Amino acid sequence: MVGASSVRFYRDNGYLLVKGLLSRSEALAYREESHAVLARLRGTDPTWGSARELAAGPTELRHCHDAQFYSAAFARLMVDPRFTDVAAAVMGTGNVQLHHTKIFVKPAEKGSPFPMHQDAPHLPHTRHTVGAAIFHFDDAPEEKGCVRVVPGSHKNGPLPHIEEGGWHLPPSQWPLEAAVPIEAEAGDVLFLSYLTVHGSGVNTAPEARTTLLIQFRDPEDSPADDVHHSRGQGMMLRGVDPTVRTT
Ligand SMILES: O=C(O)CCC(=O)C(=O)O
Repeated sequence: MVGASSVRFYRDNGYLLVKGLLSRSEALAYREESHAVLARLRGTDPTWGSARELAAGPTELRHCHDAQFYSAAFARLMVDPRFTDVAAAVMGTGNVQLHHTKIFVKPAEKGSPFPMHQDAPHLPHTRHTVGAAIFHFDDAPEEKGCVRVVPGSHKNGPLPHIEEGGWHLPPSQWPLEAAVPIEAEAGDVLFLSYLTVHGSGVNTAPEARTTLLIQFRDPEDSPADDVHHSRGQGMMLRGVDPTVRTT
């Protein structure tokens, strides 16, 4: 559980890094699990077209949506109160509902960047409670392409994005380098409003960067558009769904 000052920090800045939410050994076990899932799936590279312009040479990204459908370890993590209590606290509700999950691996030395963006254009909602929790399964210093944020940017509300090459903000107005790097250690979890402008750099380090992102919402916040469905969307991670929606 986080205290009132952490909740206030999230409300003021649009993000909160919770140190050591998982122990280092738990995080490293999840790292193994993530890489094993990706090895079984052998998926395609999801690097955004717009990310290609941010890197000097070719980069790669490995990912998998709906991680909990491939390993029960992720299903356990999604309902872990160490996570769901913080998600509830930052939203100011007792109820936490799943939107989607995804594993990201930025391979060593050539891990793709993400241009600055809000998540909101991908999954617009009416009350803007949606947030992401990025679980770090290994250390993410700046040279590994850690997440970077623009503190307070969530207060601008949804911003117009460029759709081509992945919904992103104009790099000339929102340079990656101007954003605050949120360096993290294995076991740390970064909570982020879906309105907070964020991105990440290239992983130039000799080790991969491995994360799981869980996107969550208050069940009383409904989608503003019929987009971004995922397997298991709507599952309750904490509390109840007072709307008793059936779809
Ligand atoms: O994990 C990262 O480096 C950034 C991911 C991200 O920005 C996103 O999934 O929206």
